[in-house]
Amino acid sequence: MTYVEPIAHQVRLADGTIPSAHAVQERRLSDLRGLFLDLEAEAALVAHDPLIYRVYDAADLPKEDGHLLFSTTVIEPGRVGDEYFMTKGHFHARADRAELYYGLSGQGMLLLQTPDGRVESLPMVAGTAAYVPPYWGHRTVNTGDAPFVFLACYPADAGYDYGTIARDGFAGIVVAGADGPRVVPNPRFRAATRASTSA
Ligand code: S6P
Ligand code: ZN
Repeated sequence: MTYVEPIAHQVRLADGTIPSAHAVQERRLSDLRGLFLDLEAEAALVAHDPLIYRVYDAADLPKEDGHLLFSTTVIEPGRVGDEYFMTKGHFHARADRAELYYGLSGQGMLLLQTPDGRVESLPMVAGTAAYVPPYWGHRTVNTGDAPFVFLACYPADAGYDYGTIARDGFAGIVVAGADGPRVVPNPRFRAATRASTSA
């Protein structure tokens, strides 16, 4: 038996960064092209290609059953049209793998979706522990004026299925309303799938 060594990483609560992160992924608007509803607003903003979020992957652990991975996500404040900056969103490639999110700063929303298109939303602030059950796709949204930061912990063999949401979209989107953020149906949800099945 070879033992993986225990490790500890410091998460800077001031900004959500993990200075000792094994990898940092940066997602700009161009990486999320086509995911926001307002394509005109997206086209206008993409010229400047703003940073939408960064993911700090703490450790390079075996991507095997039994291990856990952990990371922080820092979503910048901002909007594309009425829609708040958000993550790409994914199902897990091993769809039965669950996940735990813990809010560290700012305010946001965790959007969840079943494969048949039922949406749930959970508001998140510092201190919120939110559970992503098996089979639910998930996306996070920054609904505040400051960066929204959370820690994620998930099975190391969960993997990513980005394709389903890239193709179908998310059934609900989060938009700014007169009384604050609102989750509304996405009129483009499964538009591509509908078009190809009705052709
Ligand atoms: C991984 C976990 C998070 C996200 C991160 C970015 O299972 O859910 O670490 O990867 O919040 O979101 P996305 O949708 O771009 O991977
Ligand atoms: Zn996940």
